[in-house]
Amino acid sequence: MALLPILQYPDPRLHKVAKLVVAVTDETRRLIRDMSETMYAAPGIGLAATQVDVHERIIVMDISEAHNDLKVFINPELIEQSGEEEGEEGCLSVPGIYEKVRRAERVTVRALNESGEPFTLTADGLLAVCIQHEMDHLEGHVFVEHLSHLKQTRIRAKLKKQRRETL
Ligand code: GNR
Ligand code: NI
Repeated sequence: MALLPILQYPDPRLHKVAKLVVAVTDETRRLIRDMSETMYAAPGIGLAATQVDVHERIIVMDISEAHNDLKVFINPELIEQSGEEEGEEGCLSVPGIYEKVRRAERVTVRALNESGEPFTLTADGLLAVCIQHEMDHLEGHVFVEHLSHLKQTRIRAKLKKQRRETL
């Protein structure tokens, strides 16, 4: 059981581009276990390895209320996307900030599971939003980068103030 520290925006390490996983090993599975525990404890519905300062293409996700539907994506690729939808997003690396972001409504992703086997999943709704949000993290992008520069500046100021007050 290990809870990993989550990088907080605007940490520059959140902008690193994650590398492909070359082999899914026991070490990969240990990281996935720690990432899942960290996500459930936070609590959050998704977590990208980038957020725990591991720059490999690994995502865990569980949008179920009962926390019994863990999805693992290794080396995910978006192979299809369609439609457009605006939904409210939050991020464990940007605590307390919720803003609307425009994304594809429906996505098909191909990835490897934790046994290293390929699978394909088509998603819409919250799962589709979360997949796109997490894949952004692997590219070094945080959801606030979809907002105007003015909003980004205000968010950074708000986070600074929040952190001053919790110290
Ligand atoms: O826990 C999370 N909730 C969430 C809500 C709406 C859109 C995206 C997300 S992902 C977020 C966890 C997180 O930061 N993942 O990177
Ligand atoms: Ni996030």
